[in-house]
Amino acid sequence: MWKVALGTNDLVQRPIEGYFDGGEEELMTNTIAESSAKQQSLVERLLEMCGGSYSPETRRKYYISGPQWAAAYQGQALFHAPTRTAVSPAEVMRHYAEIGIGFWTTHDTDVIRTEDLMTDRQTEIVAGLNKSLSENGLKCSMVTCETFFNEVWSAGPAAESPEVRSYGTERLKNVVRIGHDLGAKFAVYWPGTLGYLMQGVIDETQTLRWFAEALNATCEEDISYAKRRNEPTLKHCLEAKPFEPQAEILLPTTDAMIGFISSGLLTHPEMVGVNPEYLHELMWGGAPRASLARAILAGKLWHFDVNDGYRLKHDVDLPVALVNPLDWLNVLMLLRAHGFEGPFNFDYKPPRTTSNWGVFKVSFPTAVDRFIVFWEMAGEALADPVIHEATEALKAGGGAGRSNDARSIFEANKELLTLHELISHRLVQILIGSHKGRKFFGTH
Ligand code: GLO
Ligand code: MG
Ligand code: MG
Repeated sequence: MWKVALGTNDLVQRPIEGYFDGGEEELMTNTIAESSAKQQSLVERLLEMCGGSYSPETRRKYYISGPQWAAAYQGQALFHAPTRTAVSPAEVMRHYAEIGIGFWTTHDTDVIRTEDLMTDRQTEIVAGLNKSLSENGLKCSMVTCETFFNEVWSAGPAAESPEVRSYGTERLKNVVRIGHDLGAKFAVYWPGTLGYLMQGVIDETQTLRWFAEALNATCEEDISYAKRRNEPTLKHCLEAKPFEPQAEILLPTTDAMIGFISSGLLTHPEMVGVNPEYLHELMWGGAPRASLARAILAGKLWHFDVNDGYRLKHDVDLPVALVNPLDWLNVLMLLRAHGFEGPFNFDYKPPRTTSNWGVFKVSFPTAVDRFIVFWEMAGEALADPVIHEATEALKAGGGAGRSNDARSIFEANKELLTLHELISHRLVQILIGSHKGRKFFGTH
């Protein structure tokens, strides 16, 4: 998917064959270069006009991770050709370091070709990655296994064929070892192909048992590899998505994942938590904040994929808070109130209209800065005197005393309940800055 490599020239509009001679073609390429430079300085000037940005040092204070696959995403999709060229891991790391994104995450196959996995070549590549990480002052926080793109997963990672399943298990175990070798603390699994296109073909209960067996073997591998290295085991996090790429998914929501963890099928449920993704919860029509709350109560919220998009639509993976800013404020209030401070994994796709240059100049810095602004704003909202007093008053109740009379209880609370709308109004005020005196002028 992210591997389609294009030569730079493919992205430059080519003149119609035979229309220009060579000299004119060169002229045209120069003209394009000149106008690209002008366009970049326009983008830079307008970005400047958007106000200041946080310094890399400030950005690094947050537990924000940048995925290899997000930065290297070339803009392609089912009906979309790529619009950007490939970006190597070393280059991604260099840009993240410059921006102030302190952590890097990767799939096994983002950095190692499938045929090189579990070979000496893997060892060399991992050594090279460690070198680039330390040269850039970055840490790898999470590794994840690609079990959705390669043709071997056409019937899923827990397919009927024992060869597919044992290959799947080896791949998961290998990711755990790569994780330790890169210094990661988390492993994430998004079993996007654990499902089907046509109903009635597989026995779902059997498939889930097989999936659990693979995870059990992975945890065992972690325990012994960690012991050998005298390190703690990784935190293994399951990520759900309700559809795409399969039509039907066996574990479509974070709640389903939490149920699976406590189903009795896992031999080490204490090693397994969840990595909810904001948009994945919206995709099934849920409230991400409520999904996160349930994960917090289950003690399983260990990792969080940050992005944005629309309800009941496909996985557009837009940059954080560009679609649902108020909901993002609310989500971060919940997380701050319950002490969740990351990792926040920026699992989004820079829009395909953004250029290679724009990915690191505009997309990542603005996404990180928006996130920080929302995080700080969430802290402000939690400490806001209006919200605080209103919330406390609601919790104290109207003082009807003990009574079995529904009517009188309602009457005693009804003026207080107006505070729900007032709190909601206050949150919007905080979002748009009108609590600090922001007003609209010119309309009377
Ligand atoms: C796709 C998922 C994907 C996962 C990644 C980590 O929709 O969000 O990006 O987060 O594979 O497991
Ligand atoms: Mg994700
Ligand atoms: Mg997604």
